[in-house]
Amino acid sequence: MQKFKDGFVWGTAASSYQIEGGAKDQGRGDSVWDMFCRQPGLVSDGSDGMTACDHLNRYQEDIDIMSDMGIHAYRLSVAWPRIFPAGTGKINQQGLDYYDRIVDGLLAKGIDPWITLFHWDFPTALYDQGGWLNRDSADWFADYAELITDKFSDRVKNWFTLNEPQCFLGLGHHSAEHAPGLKMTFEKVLQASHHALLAHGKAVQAMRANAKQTLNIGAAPVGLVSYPTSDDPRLIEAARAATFDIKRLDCFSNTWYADPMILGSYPEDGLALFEQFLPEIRTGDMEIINQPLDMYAANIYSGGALKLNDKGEAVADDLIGVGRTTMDWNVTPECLYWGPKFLYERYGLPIVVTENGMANCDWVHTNGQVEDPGRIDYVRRHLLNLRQAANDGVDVAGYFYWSILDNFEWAFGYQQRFGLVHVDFETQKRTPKSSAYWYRDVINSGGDIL
Ligand code: GCO
Repeated sequence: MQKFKDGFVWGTAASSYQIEGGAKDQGRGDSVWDMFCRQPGLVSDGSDGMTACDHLNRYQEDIDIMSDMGIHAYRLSVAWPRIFPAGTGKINQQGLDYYDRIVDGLLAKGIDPWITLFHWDFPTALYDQGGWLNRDSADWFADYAELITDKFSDRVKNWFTLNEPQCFLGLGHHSAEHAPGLKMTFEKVLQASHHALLAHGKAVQAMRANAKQTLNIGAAPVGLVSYPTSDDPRLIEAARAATFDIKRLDCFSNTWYADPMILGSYPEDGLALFEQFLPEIRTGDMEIINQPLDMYAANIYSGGALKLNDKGEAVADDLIGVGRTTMDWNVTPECLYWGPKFLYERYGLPIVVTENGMANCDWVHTNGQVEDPGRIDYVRRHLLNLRQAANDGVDVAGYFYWSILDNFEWAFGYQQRFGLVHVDFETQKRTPKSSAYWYRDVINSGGDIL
């Protein structure tokens, strides 16, 4: 089969803090990312999300661009402090109105909004009360999820709870590279992680209870992938094992998050390795975390390669000379074959690639165009692998390119451009890159022209 299946969702994605700007506008409260950016030296170019892509004011232009591209679905996130400026309690009606305009604007153009509830802009007011270390964070988040579902689930069917817990816990609370910029003990990191998992479970319960239609709900973790560089069965087995094992005292695994959510328990190897650091797990917690989900969303950009050495053992392949993006990430398209395949085998849920894309050194050329053949090739290779996975029996439901716009790339500020659309951050002028036109043609062909 050359095309993806009927109903395959062709999308693109962004998140609130990275594009909206207006951090103090329309009643929005402070988030930990505002707090983080105010501290000199933490964001490499000294920038912040105060203006970003000014999507708060320019959303209609951005929706029109997506419409011209024939995008089926747009994955956006809601900024929690835009809805609850203090995290809980008083609701900011202007925030709800803003997302109403976006949801309705998308639907008017035939684009399906897919909502992520939490893409890292945690309310500072709740951080001041302990943030994710406070067990009440699960209820704060569930209350927020309940309100958003109540307001938008009449029109929005597809939802994600937490985006990349590995990053907001690992980078945010362990290595201090992301907001809130903490270097907590591993024990505390695992406690915060447990509360985030509880937040996911309670949110799913609240969402289902308040939904105006049957919802599709998932989480959107990082998809960490090890893949084999040949089809030697020993290597495939080693890659599968490496994709799911826990070998280090950090947050970067699939299973510490996905196993509790989907299988109902923490993975045995993690429990053994983390034995001295385990969180307080109260009776009933695992049942709350383990809510039925409708899809496995995975953010996959790159993978780790394994090869067989002379003794027939699987070892890391350093991929000397392989292509790299400006993030310095290896270009390893096989990750979009093996990642979805392994995740589907283990968790049995339809796979949605909720993020895949690359940063590139794009600029507007003298002819007014932004030519990005490297990005076209990156996406093409990854989609060919994804299509092969689908042909080999993996239930692949959709693909969302990260990102529609060049935007605020967290600790890298505006120096990394992931967009299909170039943004001039001085003028806010949008210029669709050649990849945007190419992606439009791919969508039109159902993936046939890859
Ligand atoms: C995420 C990602 C995005 C990044 C992208 C490129 O968590 O979903 O961090 O927000 O911009 O992955 O790094």
